[in-house]
Amino acid sequence: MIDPKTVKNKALVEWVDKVAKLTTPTNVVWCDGSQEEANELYEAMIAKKACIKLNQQKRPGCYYFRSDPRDVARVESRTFICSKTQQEAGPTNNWMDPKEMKEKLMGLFKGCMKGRTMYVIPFSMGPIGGPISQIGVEITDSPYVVVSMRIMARVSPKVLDVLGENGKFIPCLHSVGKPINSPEDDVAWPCNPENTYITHFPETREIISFGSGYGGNALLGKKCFSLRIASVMGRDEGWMAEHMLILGVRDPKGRKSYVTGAFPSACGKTNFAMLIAPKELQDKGWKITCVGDDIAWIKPGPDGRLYAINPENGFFGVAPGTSMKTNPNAMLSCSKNTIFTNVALTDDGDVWWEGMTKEPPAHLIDWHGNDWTPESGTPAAHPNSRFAAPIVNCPCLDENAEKLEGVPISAIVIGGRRPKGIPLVYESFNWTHGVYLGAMMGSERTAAAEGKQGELRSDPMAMLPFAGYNMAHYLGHLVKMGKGLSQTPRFYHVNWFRRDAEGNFMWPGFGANARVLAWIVNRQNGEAKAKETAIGFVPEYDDLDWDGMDYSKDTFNELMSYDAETVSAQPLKEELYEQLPHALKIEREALLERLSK
Ligand code: SAT
Ligand code: MN
Repeated sequence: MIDPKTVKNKALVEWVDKVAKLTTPTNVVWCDGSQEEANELYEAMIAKKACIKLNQQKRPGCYYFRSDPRDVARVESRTFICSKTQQEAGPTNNWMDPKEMKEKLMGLFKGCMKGRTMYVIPFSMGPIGGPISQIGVEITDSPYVVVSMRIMARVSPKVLDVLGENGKFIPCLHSVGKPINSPEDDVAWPCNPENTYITHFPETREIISFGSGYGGNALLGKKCFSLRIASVMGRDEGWMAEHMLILGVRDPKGRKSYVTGAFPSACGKTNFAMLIAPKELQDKGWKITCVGDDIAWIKPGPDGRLYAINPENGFFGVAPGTSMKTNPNAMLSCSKNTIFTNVALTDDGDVWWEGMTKEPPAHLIDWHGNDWTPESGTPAAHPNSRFAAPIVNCPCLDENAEKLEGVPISAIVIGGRRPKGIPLVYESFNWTHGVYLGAMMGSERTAAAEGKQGELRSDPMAMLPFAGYNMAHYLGHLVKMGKGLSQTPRFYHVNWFRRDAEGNFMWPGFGANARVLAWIVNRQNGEAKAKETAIGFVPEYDDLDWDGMDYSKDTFNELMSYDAETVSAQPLKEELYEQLPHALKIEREALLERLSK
């Protein structure tokens, strides 16, 4: 706990007072992010039956939560960009006039913390005091948010030291939206689904979230700050906030390269961020390390190269499908000091989810809190159940992950789930062509996105739900960012999800993706060949390292083939396409012309 009397930042103290007057909590606690503070909160939540302490022999420091079944994921339909004009928010964001939204929110926040404690959480996105890092302060009435934020961000009194008397911070206001008369009135997972609003005010750089306690709706440092508000800051200040993983690759000559990757949700982004190279490649000296699995803040350095930091301090990973086979690094990352939400509980106080083991346990308590057996016919864990694990737990954490100035970026990998017509990998001709490929990105729909599953969803740079301003302007900013660099990373469009005529995946994915990554890194070092095609540069069979993998040349050629119609598909809303920067429309014309030859 921080003594509020020691807080020197006047704007912060005034804001906290103003919010307390509006929301009328029982008391106000300034959080220091310490273990002792967390332990007290966990104990209080356990006493209220909001939380279960997991088997401490098996999962030391781990806790388990079940949400309200109506509050299980980000809600894009309730997420708003409240810029002055609708044109600023653009054709892909929900918009509401900032004054109107503020009025609505003030009504909702009036007395909304009655009977609860209001927590004030000073946090840094990125290493505290780093040149790319930013400071935020979240006010919340959810103790679950407090214990989650200290994993996902850097919560510490040191943040207030860096902030000083006049430093700027992003105010992040959150409430679960369930005032109570007395503690007995409370429920395990308070929320207010009828009145959920996740709102962003880009001009004044504020975040206000009401009604949901889950993930990105409530942990405001993540998507709300690090992507939506940060993308606006990046536009104004000449940097980029991207929905990208960051990984390091050491090659057999001992050289280190860093690669970022943008993939829509549910495309194996966390698996790629923690990829393990096949043994045969490792034996030659290849090693992959993780800097981040979700967000990258990228800035040109003094040498004219792009440098990236991971603003986060933990992984908020989807649990189902994660296993010692698919992602041992993620499994080990959540072996201790981790919060699990909406997974299933085993009889010995451990966690389980679909895909963790081949055989499900004979009995579980499912994410609803009901008895479950393999015959139940329902998923034991919610498909969007999550682990929040400290990044320091990651066995493959990169040695430079904490570097204040970030790591230099050599290549940008982009892609989605594309069952047909898109090859395993192709390289952009140049930066602008790469941004064009990013603009035309799409993926099959999954659980996190509302809509019909299986449908192709346009998702430019995997930023569709995360750009804090007009998507067309955002893409224009990306085009601009490629100018004047001393070394311009190339874009690589990958597709791990192609299917054959029978509907089977054509590429094994996982470790095999390291062979593609090795080619990418070799390309950047000028040491790998490629063939020029109408869509970009592509590897031929012999350009990939097949040591230890049986994959026929014929299948590879089929996997690398493209279908002109699919690669030139324009999935963007007409309204968005019309607003695109001219440079990207020219890219499209050039592509169509190359394809016609
Ligand atoms: O809930 S989060 O926004 O953190 C994760 C996601 O839905 O992409
Ligand atoms: Mn994400």
